[in-house]
Amino acid sequence: MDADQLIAGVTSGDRRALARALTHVEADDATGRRVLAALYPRTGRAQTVGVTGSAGAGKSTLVGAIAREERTRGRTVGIIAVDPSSPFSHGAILGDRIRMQDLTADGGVFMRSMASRGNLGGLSESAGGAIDMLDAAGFDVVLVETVGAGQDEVEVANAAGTTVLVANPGAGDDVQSMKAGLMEVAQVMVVNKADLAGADTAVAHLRALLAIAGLGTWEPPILKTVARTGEGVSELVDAIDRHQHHIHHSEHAAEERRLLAQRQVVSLARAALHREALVTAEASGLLAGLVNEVAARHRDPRSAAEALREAIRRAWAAGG
Ligand SMILES: Nc1nc2c(ncn2[C@@H]2O[C@H](COP(=O)(O)OP(=O)(O)OP(=O)(O)O)[C@@H](O)[C@H]2O)c(=O)[nH]1
Ligand SMILES: [Mg+2]
Repeated sequence: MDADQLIAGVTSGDRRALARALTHVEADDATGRRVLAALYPRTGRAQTVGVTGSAGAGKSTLVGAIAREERTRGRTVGIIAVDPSSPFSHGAILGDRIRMQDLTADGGVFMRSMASRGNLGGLSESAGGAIDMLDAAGFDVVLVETVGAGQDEVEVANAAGTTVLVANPGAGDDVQSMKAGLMEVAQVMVVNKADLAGADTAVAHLRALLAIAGLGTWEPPILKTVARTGEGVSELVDAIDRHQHHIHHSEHAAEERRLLAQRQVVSLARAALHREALVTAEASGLLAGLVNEVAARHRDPRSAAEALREAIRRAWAAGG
């Protein structure tokens, strides 16, 4: 299928075309970019929701529970699971499949997992592109699960209208370590596994962190869920709806949309520049030499970084 056929297929609800188009997006190739650019004007209708948090927090279980709740509300759901590069993920992915079996049989649900390992285009670009693609394909809700709290996850979070941060009872340090990037981009906080002891302490902890982070025009609610049983999930979907209303229809909508667009553009440009700079640095062979000099303490890391930056600038100025 060429780009035009993919565009026509995706917009007419052809699942096979959608799957193929997503493969191009994942490869970040010319066809994928063309399809995305052509479909972008059709986006903005779906509720796009990122679900993030540390490994094992219950994100997949929660995504499944949210999807079921959305289905009972009559909405169609697209799900993107970003498969972490860790070897531990294999069992989890298998577990996800089993947990999601009822959903895979539902015609109103589309599921796709994306590998982060070996993803040349960069995880944030392809996940953001996949969100746009499912939005353009007409799903009412697009859910994307990412693991971790690194730059990649912040960038994936930036690609969704609403980001749900999933924490657990008794994981205070965990939340502490995620707060830097993710607290700022999370609009709904969830303490999942609220059937375990310490859920209220975790809620209080998040509330304290929020107070430090400072608020914009939206105050992130902090909810408790038991994803395994679905307890609290209806309230979670209500909270997501409220935030989506805030960004799409409230008096703050224009400002929120501009902020989201700014986060997306800056985030994508930062990721691309970062990657290209490293490619240039590695191609020049200079990086390896500087690393050796610093490791041997013949040179300090700051002057090495400065030398590298100069070399990258020269290579780019010369058209490299
Ligand atoms: N007690 C309890 N366990 C839960 C709950 N939600 C999920 N779990 C369990 O926690 C484990 C991890 O759940 P997942 O949904 O795979 O978590 P995840 O965050 O997607 O994990 P990764 O994708 O591997 O990072 C599984 O054994 C779930 O059954 C909950 O509300 N309460
Ligand atoms: Mg998972």
